[in-house]
Parts: sequence; C-alpha cells; structure tokens
Amino acid sequence: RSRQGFTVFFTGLSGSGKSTIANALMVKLMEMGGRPVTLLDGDVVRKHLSSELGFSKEHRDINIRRIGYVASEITKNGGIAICAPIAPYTSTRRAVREMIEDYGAFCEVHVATPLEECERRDRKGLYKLAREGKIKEFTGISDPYEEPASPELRVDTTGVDVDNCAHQVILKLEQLGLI
Ligand code: GGZ
Repeated sequence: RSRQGFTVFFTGLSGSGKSTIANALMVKLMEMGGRPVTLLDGDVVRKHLSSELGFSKEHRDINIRRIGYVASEITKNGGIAICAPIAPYTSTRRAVREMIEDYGAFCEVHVATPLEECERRDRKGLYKLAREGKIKEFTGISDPYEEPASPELRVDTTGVDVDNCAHQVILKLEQLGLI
C-alpha cells in the first residue's frame, strides 16, 4: 500500500511561494528514491500544455483539469505528481481530487501566505500592474480566490523559510502513510 502513487496539489495566490516549496519538495522526494517525481508547475504547464488559455474562469478550469489529468496518469502508474497552480476555484479542485483519488492519494496543500505579503513581495511586478488595471482578472485583486476549507495541510511562508515549509509537507506525507 505504501507503494501507491500520489499527488501533492499546492494551491495559493501568485507569489505565495507555491513553486519554491514545490521545487524543494521535489528535491527531497527525489533524494528518498523509489518513485519517479514529476513537477507540474503553473507557469511551465501554461507554456507547454495550456499556451492558448487565458485567465477567465472557463480557461482556468480547463487548465486545472489538464493538470489533474496528467497528475492522475502519473498517480495511476505509481509515481508522485507535484502540482503548483493557483487553482482558485473550490469546485475545480474537488473535481481534480476525485479524478486522482480513483488511482491513489491526493494531498492538498494550501499555501496561505496572505495577499498583503504576496503583494509586498511582488517579485514579478504583477500586483502593481494589476492594481493599475494593466492586468485584468488578476487573482486576489480583480478575480476571486476561494480559500480551501479543509486542505490536508496549510502553510504560510511569512517569515518561514522554504525548507521548513517543504519539511512540513514531508511530515504530512509520512503521517498519511504515503512515504
Ligand atoms: C493570476 C496570472 C494572471 C492573472 C498572469 N491571474 O506568479 P506567477 O505569474 O508566475 O503565477 C501566476 C500564473 C498563474 O497561472 P496558473 O496556471 O497557476 O493559474 S490558474 O491556476 O488560475 O489557471 C502569474 C501569472 O500566471 N498570471 N495573469 N490574471 N495569475
């Protein structure tokens, strides 16, 4: 049973730290060996799988379902999929969970760094552009983010280093009997 595949699904605002934690988690899981680890990061997926899509609810849903499908195939084959999109809608996250739980485990991690902190960092300058109205439908500013009500784990990167957050995920996966 411990050999079953699983998906770690990060969700949170732009700049919340999803990609950074996902990368650190990938390294840790790879070092443990055993199962192949695949990272499906938000911007990489948008480049290679969803380049024609924008940020309307409909397009975000298509994007997340594609990620969910790929993760479900990886999970089915006994691998580890790490996904890190914003995934702002509860119903879409639930659909992905159901898709994956047919084949293995689903661990939802809410990267709950507050909007104020994400905007303060503004590493890519996108929040500034969104405030100026130069990017429309920007999550947290002019588009919704529905907070997960009961994720397997919630982490906040405010004042906490990435390695600590990735370690919290590792502990959760151990607790769930997945590693
Ligand atoms: C949110 C946007 C938008 C809008 C461009 N809203 O910090 P980033 O830059 O690298 O991550 C964000 C990424 C979001 O893509 P996802 O595929 O993760 O979104 S979703 O799950 O909702 O499909 C951000 C950038 O794309 N970006 N425009 N309007 N983020």
